[in-house]
Amino acid sequence: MPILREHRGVWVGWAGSLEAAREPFLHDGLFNVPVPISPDEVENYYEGFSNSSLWPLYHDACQTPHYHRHWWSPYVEVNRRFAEHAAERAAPHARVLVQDYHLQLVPGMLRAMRPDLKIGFFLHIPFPPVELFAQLPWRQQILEGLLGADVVGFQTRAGAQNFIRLVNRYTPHRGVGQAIMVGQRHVQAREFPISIDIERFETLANDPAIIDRAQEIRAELGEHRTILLGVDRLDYTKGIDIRLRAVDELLKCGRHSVNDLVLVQVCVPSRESVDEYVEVRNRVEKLVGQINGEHSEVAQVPVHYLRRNLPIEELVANYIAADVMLVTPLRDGMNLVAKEYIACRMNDSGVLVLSEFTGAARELDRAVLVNPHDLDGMAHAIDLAISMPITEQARRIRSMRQKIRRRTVFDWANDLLGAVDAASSFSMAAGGATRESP
Ligand code: GDG
Repeated sequence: MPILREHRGVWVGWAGSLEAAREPFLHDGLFNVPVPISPDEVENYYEGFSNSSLWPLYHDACQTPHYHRHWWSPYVEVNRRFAEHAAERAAPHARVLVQDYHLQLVPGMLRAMRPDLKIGFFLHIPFPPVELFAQLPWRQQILEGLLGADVVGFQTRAGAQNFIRLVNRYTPHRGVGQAIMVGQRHVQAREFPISIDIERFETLANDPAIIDRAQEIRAELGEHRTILLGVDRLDYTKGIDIRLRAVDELLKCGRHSVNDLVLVQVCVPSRESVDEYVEVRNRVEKLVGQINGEHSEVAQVPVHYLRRNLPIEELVANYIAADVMLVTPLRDGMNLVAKEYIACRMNDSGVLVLSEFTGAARELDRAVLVNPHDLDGMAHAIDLAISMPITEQARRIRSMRQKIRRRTVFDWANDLLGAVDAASSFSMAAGGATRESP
């Protein structure tokens, strides 16, 4: 948002509910254009195609993706509506950045409506390997939709490579290296790993009121106990259940007890009308109940489960209070929570236990990396994190903080927008479509 504000941009987005504003409005210095989505479309476009076909498929099919023909045309319809709103609002030769899996047809549609625009696309979630994406009955349409952009951005190089392989296999276009020729146009497909506004988190972590709150949390949980923390949307991709089972293992085998260890698990409610999300909530809540039933003492419980969205100050206080941060998704595009935890460790203590299958694992390679499918391995990694010497913690935190500082979210935006400018001027120089020469 600050980046868009700085460029005096317009945000085109779903208002989120039927009661929400229908007319464009100014909020916090940003011009917002709401796109309406009907209840039927919420069911078929959003909960259906976006979150029951694409979301699981793109996350390694860690839940079975469902494909229904009656979900596809609402996806096309809503994408067209977004493209129309953007086409109507964009200034001549403006840059348009289309974001995420809900809108993969927009780049192609927008290019057809407004060939003068420079179009970037960024996918926040993983882009799957050929063998998985090939399942999608509408695979060619999605690929062609994305190829309407000048730059197609991914979180990781692997995602970009998967995309280029798929383009070569399922479209008539040819990709070599990071470049794909689409008629006269050069489309660039490469990684732009997203990051955080590190200064914002450092400022929050230095705020005396938030530091006091962190001390209060420590005192409430028990000064002598090691505090483990998990912060996730309540999503089956986040590996919350296996993390709970790993903590259970550590308590069961006698390595630790409720007197020396506590897990605070924050779960932000998410997509609660999709069946798989109801199931993961039930699974997590059953496990929390079992673990607490088995290992609690009258005055102490091993797992504090907070199913709500915390105010940012409270979230940061928890980052400061926690000795070990557990980030164990089965697959994740990047995972910003991991970066935020590192940013908030102002005294250089703390250990991050991080799944190998997150985009963040590329940069945060001094975390204790785990395979989230390996229960014993995860229990062992958490144990290792708990007993890591303070000097080693500091070495690792400092190294990871430096990496985050070197590439913030502002660098991400500048790189992406810079690549869009470069790619579109290259295509025009090579005789690509413009409004004057369609
Ligand atoms: C998608 C991709 C990719 C969480 N709990 C609270 C809270 N949060 C904030 C965190 C963080 C954000 O939500 C979560 O971001 P993640 O990256 O961890 O995960 P997704 O929501 O799945 O995001 C992911 C990301 O897009 C960006 O490209 O990294 O791979 O799946 O910023 O701080 N914020 C507050 N209270 C909470 O309780 N205030």
